[in-house]
Formats: sequence, C-alpha cells, structure tokens
Amino acid sequence: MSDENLFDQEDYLQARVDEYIWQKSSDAGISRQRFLQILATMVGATAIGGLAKPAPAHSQTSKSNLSNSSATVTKGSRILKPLPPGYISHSKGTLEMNWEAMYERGYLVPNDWFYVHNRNTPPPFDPSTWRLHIQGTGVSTPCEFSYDEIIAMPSISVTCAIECAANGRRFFEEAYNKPLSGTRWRLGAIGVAEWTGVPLSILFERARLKSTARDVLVEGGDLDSLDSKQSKFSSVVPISKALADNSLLVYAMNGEPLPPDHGQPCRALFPGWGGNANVKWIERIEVSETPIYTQWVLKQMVLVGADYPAISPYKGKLITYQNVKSAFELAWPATLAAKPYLLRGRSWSGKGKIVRVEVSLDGGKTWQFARLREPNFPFAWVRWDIEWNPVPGEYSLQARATDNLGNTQPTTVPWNDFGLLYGGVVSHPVTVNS
Ligand SMILES: Nc1nc2c(c(=O)[nH]1)N[C@H]1C(S)=C(S)[C@@H](COP(=O)(O)O)O[C@H]1N2
Ligand SMILES: [Mo]
Repeated sequence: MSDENLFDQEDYLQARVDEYIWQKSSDAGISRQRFLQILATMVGATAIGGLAKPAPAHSQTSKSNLSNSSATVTKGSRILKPLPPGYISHSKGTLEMNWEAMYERGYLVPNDWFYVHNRNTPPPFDPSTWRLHIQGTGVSTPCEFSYDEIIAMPSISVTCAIECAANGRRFFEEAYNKPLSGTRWRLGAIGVAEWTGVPLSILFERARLKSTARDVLVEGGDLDSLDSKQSKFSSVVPISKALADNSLLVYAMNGEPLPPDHGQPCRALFPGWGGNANVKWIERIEVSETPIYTQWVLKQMVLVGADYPAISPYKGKLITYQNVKSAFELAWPATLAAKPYLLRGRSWSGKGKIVRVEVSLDGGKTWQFARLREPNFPFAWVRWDIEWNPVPGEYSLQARATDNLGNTQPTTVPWNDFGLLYGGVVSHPVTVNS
C-alpha cells in the first residue's frame, strides 16, 4: 500500500493551506539579555546555561498573591509545581485552570497558574548531559545540540495558546448523557503564555534539511503510557507546519526558563494545533522523507464516531488545528449578588483570531455583542466584557465567538468517542441572589 495517497488526505492538505503569516510578537518578547540574567540568578544555577535543578515536589512557595493556600494534591502526583487554590486536580497528572481566577487578570496566564497535562512525572534535567538530537532521512547532516548551544541561537517570542484537544470534553457527556473516559475537563485546559525559543527552521538548516522532507516526529523523554511497546511520547506534524515562522523549540515561558511541568528544558510549540503536538521534555526530532504514522496519530488524534468516517489507516478523522471556544471568567457554577456587574470572558481559535463575540444572558433567546479588548493575537485569545444588571434568579449565560475565517460555535456538536474538540456554545449556570 502506498503511503502517498494516504498522506494526501484532506486534513493535512487543509493544514497546509491554513498556514498563516505569523505576526511575530517580537515587541512583546523578552530580550536575550534579560533571559540570561534570569537564568544566572536562578536559585541553584551554577552558571549561565546551568539551569536550576527541578524543584522537589511542592516545596516552592507560589509567587502569586492569590495563592495563600494550596489546593489538595493528589497522592503520587505527576505535577511538581504547587497547585493554586481552587484549581481542579482531576488526576495525578492533570490540573485545570479555574476560570474565576482569570477575572480581571492580564492577557497571559502566569506559569504557576497554567493548566497541566502530564502523562508522566517530568523527567529530571541535567544541563551537562541533556542533548537534542536531530536525525532522520529528511536531513543530510544529523546533529545534536547541548542546552547552552540552544539558548545561544537566534530566538523569537510568540504569544499564543496551548490547549488540550480534549478541552471541553465534559460537555459531550452532558449533551449526550453518556460517560467518556479521560480527563473530564470543562473549559480550563487552556492557557496563553509568551513562549521564547529557536524557530525549528533554524535548527533544520543546521542539519541541512532536504527539500524532500515530509514529516517531523518530535519525541519527549517520557514514555507514552498508552503504547504497549513502551515508546516515548511523541507527536507528528507535516514539514510545512514545522517550518512555519512561529513553530519553535521553546526554552522560556513568560520570561522564565521553562518550568519542569511545562517541559524543561525544551518543548515544541506548534501554534493552533492540539496541546499534545506541543511535546514537552524534548530529546529527539526525526525528520522523514516518508510520512510517519505512529499509533498515537493513527488511533488517538482522531475523531471517531458516526459523523466521522474513518480514512484508512487512520481510525477516524485526523485532528490538527483547534476550534473556536469561549469561556466566562466565572466560577462553575457561579453565585452573584443582584447588582450591576461587568461580565468578562475570553474567546479563542486555533485557526486565527477572534473578530466577534456575542453573549446571551437569557439562555440563547437574545444576543448582544461583547466589547473586545486589546491585545488580540491570533492563536491566542481575546478578552471581552459586557455589562449586566441582573435581578435575582437562575441564569444560563452563553457566549459565541467567530474567528476571521468565519468559524463560529454551533449549538450542538456531533459526538466523538474520545470527546475531542468540543466547540459548541456552553451554558454557564449562574445564580443571582437578592
Ligand atoms: N512529553 C510529553 N509532552 C506532552 C505531554 C506529555 O504527557 N508528555 N502532554 C501533552 C498534552 S496532551 C498537552 S494538552 C500539553 C499540555 O501542556 P502543559 O502541561 O504545559 O499545559 O502537553 C503535551 N505535551
Ligand atoms: Mo492534553
């Protein structure tokens, strides 16, 4: 069977045409000098480039002024950072952002507050022995880089979201009254940060990329728990995505060295793609002249269900880019006093930038435009607000966003067996007391 026609499938073609000219957020980016300063002053750092050892679990005190106490930690946690209060710990390796914590907060999610999806405990990092290997049939000169070499290379900063492909999974369960396996995320498996790193295209140039390169496999240092063959956790993207200006080997998050939970020392950034593409704790990148089909891509990164006919060898419809979603910066469920209130929220799209947000305060009967705030970066999110002066009662608040390609949020979403990419309008329950 020829791989060629399989690779020509609609989704990957779509991914290729979807590639936008990225507006580099270099103005907002941290300077190299500043980064090196931070690195040098980190506790336990021996020298520039000698990054601090990962802090022992839960020993750090959080810098956030909201974190007076920590949320309960699941026994045997695979998350090393302290859990902010109110954050939802679904399992040993998952931490969901609670949206009320974002009320009136800045554009970026601070590192301590960023959601976590760890299949494993972050592997230990030793800057003296860690190497990034670039190899495969798609490069003429396979090579390796040390951490010091990586951070000495030209870098850019990109402000964008990372979002789990399963964000919103719970709304499938609620809409279809059917249980799903996997983390029961509401809408908090997303965060926006400023990511700094080396464009993958620069690394590939050093390895003398061939014009015939097709696919890129990015591999982490941890095992893929879903794979019985004990392979490492990995993701595959087409070469066109890997060569996009904003596809990075990231080593800094919001101006700090990448924290252990978020991929220290380096992670991939493929803006707009599902969270799992952004492989953490990278050790190896394989560039191939032939399409790479991993079990993960064939069987997990797919929509499986009656509305998604499988395209062999995929088990369903392959997913790449994230869809449009919206969330209120409110507790779930929320209880408010009957007084004028500035309702706030955020909307985002993996395919571009949000141009319009409509809000319904009456369960979908009438809609009003929300006011959009700056900044509004593509592949990140936009903050919005709307005035509300409610009388006591029970409410169902809804928000519906539209991106610059006209993608919007439907009322109902067809079922898929893994509960991926829920992009429907969500009803947020709110009680207003007198
Ligand atoms: N090596 C490795 N990379 C990984 C994962 C993992 O378990 N191991 N989880 C992926 C998934 S499913 C998501 S949603 C994102 C989460 O990134 P974050 O924890 O920094 O928010 O990382 C991705 N990268
Ligand atoms: Mo995820």
